[in-house]
Amino acid sequence: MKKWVPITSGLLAGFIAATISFANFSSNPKSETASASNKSDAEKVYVPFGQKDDYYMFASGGHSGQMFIYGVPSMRKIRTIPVFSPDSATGYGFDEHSKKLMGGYTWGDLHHPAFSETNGDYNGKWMFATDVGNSRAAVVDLKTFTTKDIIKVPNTAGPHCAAFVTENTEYMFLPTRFAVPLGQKYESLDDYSSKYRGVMSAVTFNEKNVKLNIAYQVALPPWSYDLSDAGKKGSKDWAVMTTYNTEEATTTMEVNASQADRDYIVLFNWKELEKMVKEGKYENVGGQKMIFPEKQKGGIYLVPVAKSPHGVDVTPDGKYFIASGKLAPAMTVFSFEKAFKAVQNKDFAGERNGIPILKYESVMEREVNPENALGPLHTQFDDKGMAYTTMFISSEIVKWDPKTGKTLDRVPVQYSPGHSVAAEGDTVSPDGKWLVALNKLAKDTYLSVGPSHPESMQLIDISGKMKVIQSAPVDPEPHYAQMIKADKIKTIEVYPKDPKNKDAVYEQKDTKIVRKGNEVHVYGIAMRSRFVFDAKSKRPDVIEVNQGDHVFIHLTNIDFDEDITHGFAINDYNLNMEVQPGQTNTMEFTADKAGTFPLYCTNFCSALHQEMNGYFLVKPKK
Ligand code: RUQ
Ligand code: CUA
Repeated sequence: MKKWVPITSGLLAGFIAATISFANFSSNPKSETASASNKSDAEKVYVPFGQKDDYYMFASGGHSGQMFIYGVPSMRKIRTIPVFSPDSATGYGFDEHSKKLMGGYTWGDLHHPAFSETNGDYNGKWMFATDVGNSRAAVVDLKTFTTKDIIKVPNTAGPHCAAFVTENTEYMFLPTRFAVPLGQKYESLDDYSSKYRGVMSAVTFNEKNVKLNIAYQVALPPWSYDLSDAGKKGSKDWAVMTTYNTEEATTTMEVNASQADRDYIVLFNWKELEKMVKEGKYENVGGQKMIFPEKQKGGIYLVPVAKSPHGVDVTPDGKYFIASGKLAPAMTVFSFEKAFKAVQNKDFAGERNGIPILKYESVMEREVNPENALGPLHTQFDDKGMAYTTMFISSEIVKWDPKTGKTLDRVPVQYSPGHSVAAEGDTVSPDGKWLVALNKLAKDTYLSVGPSHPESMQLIDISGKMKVIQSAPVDPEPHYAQMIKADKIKTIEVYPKDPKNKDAVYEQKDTKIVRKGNEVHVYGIAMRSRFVFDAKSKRPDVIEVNQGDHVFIHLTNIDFDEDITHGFAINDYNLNMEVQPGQTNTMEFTADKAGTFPLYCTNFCSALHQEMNGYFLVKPKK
């Protein structure tokens, strides 16, 4: 392996600062923006009233814990889906179901959205995501654009490298950024190398009951796992992930995790891991089936790679995986076929933590080093198999050919792109139409909002010579996004009646308030433009309880009309939820405050929306 011109971490900060300010002056954002006012470019992104965008883009909302939906090419934001954090607008995290999903957490760090796949193509049914902040995984239903299940992933800390799914959504693998002792028990950092682990979890999704489940875990060495990708076609049983801090540094990572000249890509065969689990080759750790690679051998290999790689991406044909250098100014193309041969021939260069290391020369296809391109992070593809790599430090997208290594085109972006996303650009059949650079810094791009700015997404036409033609702020933070053809997503217009749902009432006459001890269950409806909690009552829109009662308000929206959503809030009780057309939702709380509290609809629903209110009366304890 070549020794890279060392961009050691000591130098890195200054280097990044210098190159960013260099980018500031060297590329002129004004002229780039001006080019977008060119009439034919403007027409390309203009989606006239009455027409719709060709693509949905699902962007990670980072530490907002949410996911943002944009239309492409207009770059108009359509929706926010709350996933890992509560949302006052929709009542997500307030109603009973979503409160349970949140598991008591009030924030999340959502990275890397991943669509469900069939034969390596997005199937438009589900969207997965992980929470680096509190180690969770979630699934969003694309019929309703709502979060349906969240699981806490034990034994792990920070599943940053996920989510990515296998070709037929058999698994979503969650390797982690942080190594911790199994079970996150206390262990001295002096025992880091022996007691800490970087655990990867294999998560399955059951479409029928809409539940995520941990199938097994692997206790990998105590390194940081960075980005990952699943194989495709001929490599579909395999997956790859990058590592850093194979130095096993426990402090001042910035310097100490970049000492060694090389780190590794972990290459694993999930079919073999699955087999091990079937054969009982695992140990039980906190209720999880844990594979220890030093004891249960096979299925996992290390491929040496230039120090501290960040992204790793599998080409659409499934033949190569491309590691991006981060600290080395190069992309390395590895061949799956060569790797399979090396595995077969036991072409090893020793092992670490019981995991065989494949010989670099035996697996490497080519090193690609576009002139002056610095800080390669992530790669997307077009319909011809060409690669588009983000250059964080030199603030540009470089188009190149994985088969020859030749640089084909490059375009400056503002500034410091992390990921980019091409139309279906990580599937087996990318569309080759649009690419969006997901930039970490917007600087002077938008109207100023003070010292902190939103991040920026720049739309690039890649049908010919790359050209930036539109941009949109995203706040925060586009760790990754995926772009899917709009017609693949089939949403429902209203929630259908559910006769099996015991909480639902669909007729005014069936509404009632039932008391069981100190538990009060309200079976009510919301309709234009009133609440009915008990049709037989003198005041059907009033709920009266005693202080200390445990209250369940089951509310069904019986307006089976697209877009007629009602809200339900109780003034000064810090409660709000939403019922979408046909939907039943439950709010559960203790009426601990005595007094008179107006309740009202929070979502403007009709000319008489303002009249859609009532009272929540709480009789004080004697
Ligand atoms: S990582 S900017 Cu969170 Cu996707 Cu590379
Ligand atoms: Cu219902 Cu406003």
